[in-house]
Amino acid sequence: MFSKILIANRGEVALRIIRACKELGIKTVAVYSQADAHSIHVRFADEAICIGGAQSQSSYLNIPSIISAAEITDVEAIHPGYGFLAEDAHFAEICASCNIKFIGPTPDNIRLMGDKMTAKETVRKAGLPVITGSRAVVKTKEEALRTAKEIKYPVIIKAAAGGGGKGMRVCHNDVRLISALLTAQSEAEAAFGNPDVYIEKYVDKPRHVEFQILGDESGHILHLGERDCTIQRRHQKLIEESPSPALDSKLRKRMGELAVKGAKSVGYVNAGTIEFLLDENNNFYFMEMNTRIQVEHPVTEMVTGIDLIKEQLRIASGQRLSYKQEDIVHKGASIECRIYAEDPENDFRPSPGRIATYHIPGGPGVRFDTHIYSGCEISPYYDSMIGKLITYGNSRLEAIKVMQRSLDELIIEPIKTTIGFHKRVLNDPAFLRGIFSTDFVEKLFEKRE
Ligand code: MV4
Repeated sequence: MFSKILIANRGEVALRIIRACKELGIKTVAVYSQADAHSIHVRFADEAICIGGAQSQSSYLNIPSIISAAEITDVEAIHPGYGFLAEDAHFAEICASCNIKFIGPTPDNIRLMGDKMTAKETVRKAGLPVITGSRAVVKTKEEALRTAKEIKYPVIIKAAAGGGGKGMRVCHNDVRLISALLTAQSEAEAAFGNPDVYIEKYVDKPRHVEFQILGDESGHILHLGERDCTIQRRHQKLIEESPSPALDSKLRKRMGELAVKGAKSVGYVNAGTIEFLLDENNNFYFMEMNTRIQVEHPVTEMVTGIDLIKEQLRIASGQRLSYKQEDIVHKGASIECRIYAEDPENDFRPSPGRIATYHIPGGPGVRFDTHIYSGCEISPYYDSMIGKLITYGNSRLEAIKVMQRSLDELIIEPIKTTIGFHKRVLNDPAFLRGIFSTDFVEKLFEKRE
């Protein structure tokens, strides 16, 4: 195992990684921006180095600064967390060339899955179901019209370098398709430096169901079951849970086996996630693979008892997975509510500022992963997620009950947060029944108006 690593991240995930390292006896080096000098990850790491200004570009995305910090402190490895440099194949390559282990997938894994069309084509050849559409980049309006005629409207235009919903356009007719093609291409160019787009049949009112994958460096790959992340707003996830209320054991087994097959087809190493869209008739399709640990990983940890960050560290240090697929036991149910410093009454506008009063929920089945403390300042420079409230119960209903009372116990003042929004969702009949699709949040807001 490593003796010392650097954490190239901030916030709750930096703290999450420090916790895993402490339990494994690994020394930690925190890096921080000038805006984060008083952050908890700086305080709890064994060493800390300031790597630049408040803007992410000059600090958490500043590769030369991070590599210098790693060399000065003589670490063996870097954990990128999620966001920032976690899915930057170039950064993973630079780490390797500096003899620093990147705690994550290989640069090739990241690059291949980062190209959404190549990813789709690769897993399709491995036998995974994919949504019908263009098999190559759509360059001209003639190509777009031909594809739409073949697969029929509605269709969706997606950026090849995109993912996470950025730069997508739904079209219902030829006129819209032609104008959307141009805007999608220029949006893709502006956002990703690559104008390539492709077209798919649009699936209406789907669910988002994703499978957690672990692969070791000896080629053993298994899955740790699914997370349902259907409750989102503008591609920002708000609530995740495991197991998915939409799957039965037969469907879960089939999807899990195919997720493993997809990961095997690219020789996947470390933690990753295969995303599926599930339609109203329980047809499912591969969407994309996320080549990082995800924000919502705790719900998987709660139902499997496996610490995913420790597994990432073990895998990166060359250890083999110590269990087989049959050994993974799923028990109970877990839900995560993401707490954002945002105002749900005001289009979820960020609400940075100082937290004066703060009370953490507790009791059986409660976990709160956060970097906030009384008196801390929520900076406007970074993502507005300030914590994740995670609950566990023997059944979905129990996990919901624990969540409801935990949300009542959670006090974060005076900034605006999503706590009240979550209370509403947790009382919604459709949510309680477990029957909902990606338009859930929109409908929830319509109901009150
Ligand atoms: C789709 C889709 C419908 N049809 N693709 C959004 C995120 C990205 N991973 C893929 N996304 C979608 N792709 C086809 N062919 C609908 C979405 C989508 C969505 C997916 C999962 C969860 C929430 C969503 C919200 C809007 C759109």
